[in-house]
Amino acid sequence: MIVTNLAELNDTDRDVKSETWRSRRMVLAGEGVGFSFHDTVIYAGTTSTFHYANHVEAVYCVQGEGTLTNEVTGEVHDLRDGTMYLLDGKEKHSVRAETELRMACVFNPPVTGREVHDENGVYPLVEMSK
Ligand code: 9YT
Repeated sequence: MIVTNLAELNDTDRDVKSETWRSRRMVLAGEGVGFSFHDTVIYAGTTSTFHYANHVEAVYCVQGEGTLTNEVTGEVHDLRDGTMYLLDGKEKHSVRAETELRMACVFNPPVTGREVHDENGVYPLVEMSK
């Protein structure tokens, strides 16, 4: 059994930061359980575009308000506490954070480590607007 607390991951190799988000990876590929599990914070007033070409991801929003745009179809969905989205088609998508968003994210196959921009199908196009 592995037990950890978010605070223990701060500023470690499992704490990955970009311009618009910070992701603390609680479970990684190295644990060998078939998925990774991340606590992601997306900063207020930002828009991030992601395209996970090699992964399936489920995202459960537990805090904040924003919107999710499916860049394939143009559909826009509200994000708030209790909203879940599943990227079961490797869809390119954008997340707009009106307030700070807190997301619990599960990846299959698991993320291996410090992917931020261009490894393993993670391609954020970063844009800041206040
Ligand atoms: C919201 C979202 O897509 N989070 C993904 C996790 C984060 N980008 C990471 O850990 O790489």
